[in-house]
Amino acid sequence: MDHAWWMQRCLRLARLGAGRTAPNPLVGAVLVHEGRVLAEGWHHVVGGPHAEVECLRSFPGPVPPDAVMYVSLEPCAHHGRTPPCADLLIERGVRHVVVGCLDPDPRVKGRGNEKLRAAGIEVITGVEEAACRWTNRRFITSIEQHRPHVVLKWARSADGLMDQHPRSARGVQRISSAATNVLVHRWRSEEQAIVVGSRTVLHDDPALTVRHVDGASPLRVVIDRSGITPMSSKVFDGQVPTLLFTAEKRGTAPIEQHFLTKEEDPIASLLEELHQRGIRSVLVEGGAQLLTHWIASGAWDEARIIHGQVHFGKGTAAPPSPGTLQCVRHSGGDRIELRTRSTTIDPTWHW
Ligand code: AOF
Ligand code: ZN
Repeated sequence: MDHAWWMQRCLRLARLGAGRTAPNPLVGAVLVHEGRVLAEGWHHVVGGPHAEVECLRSFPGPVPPDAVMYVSLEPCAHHGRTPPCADLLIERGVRHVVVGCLDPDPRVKGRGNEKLRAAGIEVITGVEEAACRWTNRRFITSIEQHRPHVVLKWARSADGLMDQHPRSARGVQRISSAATNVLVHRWRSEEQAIVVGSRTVLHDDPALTVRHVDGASPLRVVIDRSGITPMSSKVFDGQVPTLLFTAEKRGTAPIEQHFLTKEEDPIASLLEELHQRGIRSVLVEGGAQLLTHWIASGAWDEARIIHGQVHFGKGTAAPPSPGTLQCVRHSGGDRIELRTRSTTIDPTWHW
C-alpha cells in the first residue's frame, strides 16, 4: 500500500469530525509500521486534542524507528489551545512523517514541517494534496481569502422553476424528495451559518434549524434591507442564535441586528461581518434573487443544485447553473449537481 492509500485513510478519519471542529480544521492521522496500522486518530472537536495527539495516545509503546506517521494536515508548531504536535512527534521518536497539505494558518505555515526536519525527521509533503485541501476547504478559504467558504444551495423543478405560481398552489408540491431533505439537514449541520433573503422568509417561513440528523444548528442569518419579514417568522423565534441584516431596527425579537446603509453591498458586508466573527463557512439557501446576486458577486465556492422531478408550469425561474460541474449524486429520485467556481475537488470524494 502506498502513501496515497494511507493518506486517503487519514481523510476518512478526518471526516468523522465533520460539523464539530470549526473553526478548526478536519484532520486525521495514522501510524503505520510494516504495512500495518499501529494507531490512528482524528480531531474530534474544537478545543480537543489534535489528530496526531489522539493517534499517539492510543499507542503508548515505543514507536519503531521505521514507522511512518501519515497526517492529512501539516503538524502544528504553535502553542494554541493545545501544545505543538511537532514537539510531540519529536519526543515520541517518530522518524518518518508524510503530510497531506501545508497548514495555511499563519501560526504554522511551513513551521511545523521545518521543526520536524530540523530534528532530523524525514518529511514528505503534498501526498493527495488536492483531496486534503478539499476536505479542509472551509478552513483554507477562510484563511486565504479572508471570507467564509460559501456554499450555494437550491432546488429546481424539472422545468427549471424554484416555486410554483400562484402561491395558493404551494405547500402541495415540494421539489426535493424526503431522502434529499435529510441530506440538506446534514449539509446545514456542516456549516457554521445559514443565510436567506427576505422573500424566502416572507413566502416560505423556514425554521432553518438542523432536524433530521444529529448536529448543531448553524447561526441563522437573514438579509432584509426593506423590512418586509414579519417578526412572527420562525427564524425570529429565538430558538437558535440569529442575525438580521437590516436598514433600521426591527421589533423586540430575541435576535441580533446588524445595520446596513443604503450604499452598502449586503453580500460583501455580510461576508466581512461573519469573517470577523470567526465563521469559516456559510450555506446560502435562497431565494432566487439573493442566489443570483451572490453568483454575480463572484464570492462563492460551491453550488449544490437539486434537480427534482416535479413540473411546476409557472413560477420563479431558478438561477442559471454557475461554474463548472464537478460531480453528480442521486438521492430519492432527485439528481444533485455539485458545481464549483474555482476549487478542484477530491475525485474520490463521496457526498
Ligand atoms: C486542529 N486539529 O488535528 C490539527 C490542527 O487552537 P488549537 O490549539 O486547537 O490549534 C488550532 C490550529 O492547529 C489550527 O488552526 C491548525 O493550524 C492547527 N492544526 N488543528 O484543530 C488538528 N492538526
Ligand atoms: Zn497540532
